[in-house]
Amino acid sequence: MALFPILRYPDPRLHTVARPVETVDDRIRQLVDDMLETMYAAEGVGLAATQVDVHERVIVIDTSDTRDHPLVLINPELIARSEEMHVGDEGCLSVPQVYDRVRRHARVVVRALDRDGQVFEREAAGLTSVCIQHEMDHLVGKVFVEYLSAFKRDRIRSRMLKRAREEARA
Ligand code: GNR
Ligand code: NI
Repeated sequence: MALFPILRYPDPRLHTVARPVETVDDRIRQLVDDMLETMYAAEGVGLAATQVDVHERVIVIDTSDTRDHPLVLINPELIARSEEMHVGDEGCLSVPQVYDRVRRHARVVVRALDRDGQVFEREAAGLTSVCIQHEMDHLVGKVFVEYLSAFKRDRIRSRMLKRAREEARA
């Protein structure tokens, strides 16, 4: 087991497009386990491989209150999206302490491979639906702040760079 460092916005590596996983082998299972450990340690509800500088289509999610219902999505694809939309506050482990409203599909159906390489489909609503969409954006190099106005995004970028400088000095 190992914890990964999490890339922070505006790190340009967060804009890398991940490639599909070819085979779900022990290397991928180790990646999944380390991502789960990292997500739980950071108290996030989801984590995309992009955020730990691994550019393969792997996501882990746990939106349960008990933090013991991991959802592993390898090579996820959305096969259905509700017309109904939902606006809710989002945060991101790569943009700590920033929360803002993002509009997403209220419900989605995702098809993916699990930790054993078996294909499955899952319908999600609420926070799990939001999280699936948020994590799938990471895999194509998109961070939620890109849905905000240029004004807000620039302010967030400056705040993050200032904080990184302060942390480097400390
Ligand atoms: O921990 C997280 N919380 C969260 C809250 C609302 C909407 C999306 C998220 S995902 C985030 C973890 C993260 O950054 N995943 O990429
Ligand atoms: Ni995120």
